[in-house]
Amino acid sequence: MPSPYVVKVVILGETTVGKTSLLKCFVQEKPPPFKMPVTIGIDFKPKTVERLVNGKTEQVQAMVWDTAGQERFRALPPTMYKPDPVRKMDPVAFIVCYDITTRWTFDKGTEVQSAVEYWLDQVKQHAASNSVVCLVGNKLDLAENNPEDRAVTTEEGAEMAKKHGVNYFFETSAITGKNVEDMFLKVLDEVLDRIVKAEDPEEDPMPVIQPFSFQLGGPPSMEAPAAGGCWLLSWINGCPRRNR
Ligand SMILES: Nc1nc2c(ncn2[C@@H]2O[C@H](COP(=O)(O)OP(=O)(O)OP(=O)(O)O)[C@@H](O)[C@H]2O)c(=O)[nH]1
Ligand SMILES: [Mg+2]
Repeated sequence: MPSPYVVKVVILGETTVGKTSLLKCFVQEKPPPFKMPVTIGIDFKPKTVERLVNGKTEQVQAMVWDTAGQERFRALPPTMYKPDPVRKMDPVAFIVCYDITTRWTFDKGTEVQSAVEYWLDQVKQHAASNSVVCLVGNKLDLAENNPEDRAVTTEEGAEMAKKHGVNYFFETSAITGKNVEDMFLKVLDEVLDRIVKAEDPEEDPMPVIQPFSFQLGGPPSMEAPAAGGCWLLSWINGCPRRNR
């Protein structure tokens, strides 16, 4: 029987930040090979995970979309930001990545919009208001091996996440796998939670579909990392939802 829960996850970010590696690390559950071909166009991989949904263990299918970060592939088709047509009210999850050892993948300077802000802005422009957004600083292993390799501090990443009201912020390594599964599962659980709430007749439906805005129920709380630079911005309240 097909899974009743299908979650679309789209990975965005500049070239070489490790989008394909993160996908492979999560889907194949092992570190990807060190030499990874540059992504051309768009690709996706499914992965079924067991999650607790509304108190019941369910097989949830994550459909993870990998995009190309090279400048010439930047204009993604608008459908990429939208849910599957059959599940058109379901939230979509966006994982916006940068490389913590390569400054330009995070911040291109003050005169132009930073790399990360470009992608967050694309999500804001094209995605639905109930989207779940996660900011990810990847290549944590390099910074852990040699702190001098770090070009973006954890605090700067957390500040960027806070500034744009994104739901979660993680630092990951697609090579060691550190925080990768946690990050994907956190994002999936948030989407599932919103699906369940939207289906609950007790919950107030939101009649008006609003343009995407990172609305906060209040300032996100920043919890110190449990281990190794993974910060979590929790924002569960205040997300505009739609009636299904
Ligand atoms: N040390 C380290 N290297 C990584 C990590 N993630 C990716 N890489 C390496 O970075 C390079 C680029 O990784 P990709 O996954 O192809 O990057 P991408 O974001 O998919 O790049 P595009 O397809 O061009 O958009 C590869 O050589 C990877 O092995 C990581 O967490 N740590
Ligand atoms: Mg790629």
